[in-house]
Amino acid sequence: MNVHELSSKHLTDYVQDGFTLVSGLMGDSIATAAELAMWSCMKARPDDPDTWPDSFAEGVDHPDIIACYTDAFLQVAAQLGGESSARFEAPGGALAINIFPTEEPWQPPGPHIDHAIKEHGHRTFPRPFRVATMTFLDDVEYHCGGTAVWPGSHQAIERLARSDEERYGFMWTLNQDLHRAEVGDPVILTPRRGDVLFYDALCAHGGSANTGSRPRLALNHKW
Ligand SMILES: O=C(O)CCC(=O)C(=O)O
Ligand SMILES: [Fe+2]
Repeated sequence: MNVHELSSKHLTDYVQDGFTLVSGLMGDSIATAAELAMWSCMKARPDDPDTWPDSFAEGVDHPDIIACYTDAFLQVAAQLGGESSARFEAPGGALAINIFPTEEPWQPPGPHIDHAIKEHGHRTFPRPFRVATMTFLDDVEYHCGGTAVWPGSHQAIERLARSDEERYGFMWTLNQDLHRAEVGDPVILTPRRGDVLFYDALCAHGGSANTGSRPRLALNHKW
């Protein structure tokens, strides 16, 4: 099996920005089948908004959803997660994070880092996970639920964490003080169906409102 060749642009973007959006890790038929499976997991029909839930953020393990984690995907996850030429294992399930349309005007979201729930007690160092991924199951137009990501925030947040390792020993204490990290302005992604956002454990990001007419359907998984 050949290792999926990630372009050097993706690698440098990931190092400099703390995230990169990668296309072509799964065929369109795989992403389309996963989208259909997502609708079936939600017990809702795409053409009938009356059947849509208000929110849907839960684990899903439909085989057509797991099929998104192709060899190419797993190899890129390993490369960006710092284990080049290894291959991460396919997950048994993934977290669906679907964002339903709102009629409210679009507002920029605030930043957070993951694994920052106090009760979960994740430590900041060593990093609580090697790489996180968001897999988008349909095209996302501007302001229609594309994830907000703060370029370079992983470095600013690491500097903050290193400035007081005792105070910021836990992800939740660090997350509370992100305003002190001066992370600047976010980029609002407009991914296409099947695109995968890879992001670093200290990359500031946020879910953003969907002012479109269709739900934003996506999967989150971390290694
Ligand atoms: O839905 C998104 O675009 C991001 C969600 C997120 O960051 C989270 O649930 O931790
Ligand atoms: Fe998050």
